[in-house]
Amino acid sequence: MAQIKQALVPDIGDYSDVPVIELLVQVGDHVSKDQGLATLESDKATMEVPAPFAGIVREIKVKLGDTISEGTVVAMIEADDDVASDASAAKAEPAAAKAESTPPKATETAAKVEPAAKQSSKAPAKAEPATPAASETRSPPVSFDADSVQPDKVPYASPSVRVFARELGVDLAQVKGSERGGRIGKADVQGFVKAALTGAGGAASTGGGGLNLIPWPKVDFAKFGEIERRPLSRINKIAGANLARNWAMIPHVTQFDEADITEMEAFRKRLGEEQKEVKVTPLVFLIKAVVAALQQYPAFNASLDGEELVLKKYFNIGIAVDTPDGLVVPVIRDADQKGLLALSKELAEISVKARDKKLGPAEMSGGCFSISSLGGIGGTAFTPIINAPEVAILGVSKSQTKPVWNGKEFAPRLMLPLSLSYDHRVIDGAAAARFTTFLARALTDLRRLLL
Ligand code: CAO
Repeated sequence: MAQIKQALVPDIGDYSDVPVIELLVQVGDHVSKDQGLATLESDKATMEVPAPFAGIVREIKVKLGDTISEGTVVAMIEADDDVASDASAAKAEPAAAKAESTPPKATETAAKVEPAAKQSSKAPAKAEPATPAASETRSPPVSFDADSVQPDKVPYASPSVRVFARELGVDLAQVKGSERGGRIGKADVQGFVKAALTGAGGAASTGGGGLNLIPWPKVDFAKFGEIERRPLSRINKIAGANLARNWAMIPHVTQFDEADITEMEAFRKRLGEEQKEVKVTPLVFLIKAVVAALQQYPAFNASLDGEELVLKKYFNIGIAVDTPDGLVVPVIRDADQKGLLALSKELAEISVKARDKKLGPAEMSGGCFSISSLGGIGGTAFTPIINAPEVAILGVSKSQTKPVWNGKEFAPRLMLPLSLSYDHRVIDGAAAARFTTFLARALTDLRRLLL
């Protein structure tokens, strides 16, 4: 009779607490032995956890963003009858039988986890009874790029190829795979980039290629003085690829404005004195005002999808958080349903989580509109880059007391600089000016948020 057994993370060398960046199977999938169950990505390598035996996935025990080590149970698999009952198969695969309780060692598992880059080029140590149907109809993996999670449309490529594509900012959905079963190889990604740079082939259809750019300057910096080379962090690489794509593909315009927040600040200070439970910063007032503005101007709470605009009826606000490893954008969900204190508490929690690298992909997805606040640091204005597929982002700089003409005299008022970048394909200049005007008025007189 078929047995349900544990599929464990095998020996992964010196690695431990490695984040799960992809789940390659779903409950109900049939997997063949050594088929990838999940992809792990450390700072140095990407690796797949292989199924120790063939069978049907009955339960997945990890989720995206979990950090796991050797011995962690990844899934419960109902072993194929022939594996469980066929003595010769069982003998051939001792790891399958032992997996239930013992973390397999490299010698016990047929498939020691290898960095994916190596794995793809390595000839299998032992001939597998090829089951093309199983390997070619494998379940689509879930992409790590939180905003592009489309489990039904994820292209078929190895983790190393996916990482490679991500680093180059290539959308694999646009790349045609030339390997067996339509699998996308590194050469396919390289060919795609080459075609994009020369303005040929699929470039035009992606809308992102055909820029006809001259090559990046190659400079021997050491010739001019002492240098030090530092590898980019994983966050730097992922954020950089996204920022470059968004900057290149979205026609950005930035609208500047100022809000008189004198009364708002007085109220915020009172709130701070009345309760010490949470620190209330200007940012939570901005979140509330932004939600009101999104409700008033729905085109800002939208995404472009081909020739359609997707208007969202929920209000999830992304907050850019600066961490030692780079920029991340956790999302506060249903901000319309939360008060200032609840938002302050959540903001404090996500900032700590972001800085401790504890944010899971789910906490960084589903945003409608982002706010990037540099107000605690300084500056008078900046031009934030839109966090695609959102269509606008609000930059906030440091408030300053300024003399403001009130019709009779100059009065000292605390002014907050606002910088709204928007996608000009979706939003025109007049709408953007209306949006920032609305925002400024709401911040000046918070009673407007009740309207
Ligand atoms: N004007 C003046 N002072 C401001 C302000 C503003 N617009 N916004 C915040 N402050 C003050 C706060 O009140 C706080 O003052 P006190 O300590 O005296 O009370 C201080 O600045 C620090 O605030 P904070 O930064 O800790 O908190 P926040 O809620 O404003 O922001 C967070 C939280 C996570 C968004 C922020 O810490 C952060 O990471 N900002 C950087 C975002 C970023 O890098 N954006 C760039 C993206 S493009 O590369």
